[in-house]
Amino acid sequence: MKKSEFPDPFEKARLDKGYGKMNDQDDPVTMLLRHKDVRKSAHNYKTFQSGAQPGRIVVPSEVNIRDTRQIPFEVDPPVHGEYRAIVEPWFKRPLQPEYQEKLSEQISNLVDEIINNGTVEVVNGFALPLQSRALTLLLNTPFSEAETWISWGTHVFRSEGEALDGDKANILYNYIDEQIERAVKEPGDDMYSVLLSSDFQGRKLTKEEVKGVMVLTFAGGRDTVINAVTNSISYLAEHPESLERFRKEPEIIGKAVEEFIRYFSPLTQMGRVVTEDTQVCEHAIQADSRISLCWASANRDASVFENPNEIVLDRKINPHVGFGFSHHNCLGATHARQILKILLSTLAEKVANIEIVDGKENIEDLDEFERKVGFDQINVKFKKLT
Ligand code: EMZ
Repeated sequence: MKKSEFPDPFEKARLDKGYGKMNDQDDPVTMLLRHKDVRKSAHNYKTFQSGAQPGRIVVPSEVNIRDTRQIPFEVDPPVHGEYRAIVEPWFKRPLQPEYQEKLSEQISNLVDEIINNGTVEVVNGFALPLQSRALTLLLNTPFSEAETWISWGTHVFRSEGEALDGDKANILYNYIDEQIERAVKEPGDDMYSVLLSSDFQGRKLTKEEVKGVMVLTFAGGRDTVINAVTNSISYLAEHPESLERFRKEPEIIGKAVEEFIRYFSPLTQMGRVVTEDTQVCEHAIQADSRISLCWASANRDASVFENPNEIVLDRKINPHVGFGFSHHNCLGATHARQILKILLSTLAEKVANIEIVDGKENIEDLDEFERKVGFDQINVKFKKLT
């Protein structure tokens, strides 16, 4: 199998019954696998809530390593909408030309470094620094902060063996607490300061609320962006004609980004807590149990996507749910899309081809299913376009 092939482990269960089951730390999850059910349930926040105990809607559950509620992610309407309205304009800044110029400069410099260095391990040596440096733009903090974040590794809640790690999580929480205190003392134009001065229901956001937004910003866009970048590079390596195509038809780059997000689905699923006894796919679900919206499965649903297991760079109709769906759709999507668009165009401009030396896949164990979500490591060589 090619390195950039990501099989769909859900197909049979999706067709046969529409759901799958996994146990997660003795808090089982019924995974919804069909595009239609995923979208319908994402809308239904009354029965399928996000505002449960902090950490519980994440799979694997983070209840043991986190007390802070992530905002607006773990809040339901109507309050969700009030928080979202505060943060939305800030997260749309990546649409500004100046923001894109800075991002483009960062990515261009990184690609130049890599071309000159020969072989690079993409996950830690490319995707992680790219993600961390880009985050300095989203937070509007000094570029040098990226070095601290890079030192945390690819996941802020997991240590290398994949297990959720409370000590590691504390590094992030303490860092954010310190940054909030700094911004209280010396307000500036960074994200912490902007949030601290935001009005919410006739008062300012509290430090705990600001922390909730910041934890989400650090955690939600980290391994997801790293997977999207790394997996896209594996595809370009095995399909050198795609770089050529981006050079000739740069107008398809936006579509290609959507297609990579659909195919790779960097976030496999997101949970909800069931508020009343109900049914999904004719299967009874009890109040206070968990379901998940399995984006990765919905994105391969053949009743919606023609040739779902193929990457079609200029796929015309692509209602993927790789950034989630409905009111909780990904807050960082504008930033993520810009990163990927600029990455693809920079690679097309500078790189002739990419050669994979070796790699180790990152397989998620979902009990009934095993899903390839990315790579633990992958060594590649970038050959300069002359
Ligand atoms: C949560 C989640 C958000 C969670 C959109 O996803 O991302 C996960 O990687 C984090 O561990 O805490 O932020």
